[in-house]
Amino acid sequence: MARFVVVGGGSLGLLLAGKLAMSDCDVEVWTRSKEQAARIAAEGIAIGDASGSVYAAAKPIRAAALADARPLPDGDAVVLLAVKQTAIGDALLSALAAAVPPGAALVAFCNGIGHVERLAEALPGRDLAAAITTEAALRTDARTVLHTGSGHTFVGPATMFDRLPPYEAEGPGRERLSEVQNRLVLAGFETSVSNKMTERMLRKLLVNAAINPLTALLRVRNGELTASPERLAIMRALYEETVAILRLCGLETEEPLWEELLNVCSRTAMNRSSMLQDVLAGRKTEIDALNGAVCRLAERLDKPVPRNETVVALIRALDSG
Ligand code: KPL
Repeated sequence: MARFVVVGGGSLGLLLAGKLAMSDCDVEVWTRSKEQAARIAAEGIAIGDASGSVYAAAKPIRAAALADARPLPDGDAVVLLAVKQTAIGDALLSALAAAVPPGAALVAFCNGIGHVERLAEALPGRDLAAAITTEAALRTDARTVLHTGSGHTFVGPATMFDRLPPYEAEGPGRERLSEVQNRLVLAGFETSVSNKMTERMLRKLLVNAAINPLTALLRVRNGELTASPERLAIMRALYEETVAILRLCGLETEEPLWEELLNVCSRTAMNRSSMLQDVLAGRKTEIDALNGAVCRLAERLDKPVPRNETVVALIRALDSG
């Protein structure tokens, strides 16, 4: 059985690592801080449900700060990258280059686009895959996470968007993707292997580009975006501009995407989007990987995107404050 490593001690990282450990997977966690790693190593990861009651306290789990992580012995390992786009900088990339040997599979659970290109450049020879998940989780302390909503996870070849049409990164074969799928299913996550990850990544980008900046600017929960005709009209305008660009970049589905967006708002009505949480906590947001990425795609296509440009400028102004 391949060894799994979860990189990231945020809500998704703790959920993945905690549930994999509970299903007796050989799993290790690499966090940003030594303190968090020490707590997880000593006490394990506690998982609770949406009501806040903890139902499973996992056994101690091997954990280390990423900067201190012992290099994995061979390329059999599967690394699940559960970090924000804003964390993918030089420090993280060089730590991964030192600890993850060529041949290992690296599955990126990131919002937005642009990260696969950076991973491919910094980590040649690793098999890159992407995962898109609708699992919802909320971290309540360094070792406790609430599983606030069950969703679906797609894993498959990772797409790069630095050229159009987009293309696939060098990735794991079908057998390895199935191994990742099986492990996630055993851990309790509904998971499919997808051959349409470009589509999946772009659909998620569309949802995040429409919901995240508006919730952060208006300081409202996801469900409140649809609560008045004025808010709905702003979201519709941003959606229309974004979907038109993404349709020129590989988004082909016939499914009704506006309805899908409204559905996400109602399914996650009580959530604060990740961007609103970042703004409220004074952290840098993922705007460059979301609406910023839409603007870069539009520029390549020579299409104007004034609405995306405006939300990027407004969120950057918040970031800089
Ligand atoms: O992915 C999300 C995020 O907040 O980043 C959504 C789907 C908007 C749920 O909150």
